[in-house]
Amino acid sequence: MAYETILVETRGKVGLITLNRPKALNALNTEVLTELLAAARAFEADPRIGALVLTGSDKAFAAGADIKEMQSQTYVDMYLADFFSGWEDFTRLRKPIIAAVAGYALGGGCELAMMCDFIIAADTAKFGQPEITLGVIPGMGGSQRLTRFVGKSKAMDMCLTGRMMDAAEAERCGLVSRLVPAGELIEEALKAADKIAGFSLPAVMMAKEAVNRSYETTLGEGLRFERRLFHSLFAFEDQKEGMAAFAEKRSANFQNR
Ligand code: CO8
Repeated sequence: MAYETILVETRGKVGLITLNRPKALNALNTEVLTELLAAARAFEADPRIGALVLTGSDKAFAAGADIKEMQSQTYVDMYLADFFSGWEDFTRLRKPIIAAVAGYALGGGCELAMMCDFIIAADTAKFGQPEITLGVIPGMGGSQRLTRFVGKSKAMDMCLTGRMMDAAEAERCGLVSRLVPAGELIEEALKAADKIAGFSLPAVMMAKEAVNRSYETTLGEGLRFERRLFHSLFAFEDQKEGMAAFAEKRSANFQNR
């Protein structure tokens, strides 16, 4: 399928999606949302793919939702279209997706990175929720996810002042999982995704589901949910293979990957 705003490649067992609106610093408009969802769903349906990487350019992962698209919208337009609610579908993807962030990840760009399963950042990355400077507030999860990632004080600081956080600060406060030199960003993200794609896919998907559940429920319910998923993995041949491989001191050859 031909896309206008993204580039899509397959690298072995990994699906790589690159946001590609360089003239608008990868600002997220309705077309980007539609294309990104279509590409991600195609990878979800492709049994050869075990993990995804989402990236942008050296200058910008994404500089936010497209301000020019939103500028003239009325409340009625926004409400009737349930504007940008489609991004919730992105969070329902079941295969893991890593955000590889260089340059600006602002507003919706920061929120999109946080919708991924984890963020690997280049040392050039800059995160922020500058919506307050536009007379609005985050609308794709920034006030909720950023608070869970970095805690109330820092999230308030980001959302109320609109200031940017550099990559070192983002790593220190837990927004990003790994910080790498800019030149190694894609290689590092692909390597991590390839490693994940080599594991048993049902186990990988259940690990993702279990960690995500921790954001939605109480500790007790989350622990019971995790235990049930754990039990269910004993229905897969991959559990037998993984544990046999450990006992026999060899690498595992999982069926479902
Ligand atoms: N939307 C549209 N166009 C953009 C955006 C954007 N978010 N960001 C940059 N661009 C465009 C610029 O207008 C410019 O286009 P042109 O050349 O036609 O004038 C081009 O990209 C290059 O940008 P700059 O010339 O500004 O580049 P600089 O290097 O000088 O500055 C910055 C880079 C600092 C990133 C600057 O572009 C900037 O501040 N951008 C806006 C950042 C921002 O405010 N983002 C938040 C947007 S609001 C949002 O994301 C809300 C999400 C929730 C929506 C949910 C609805 C329910």
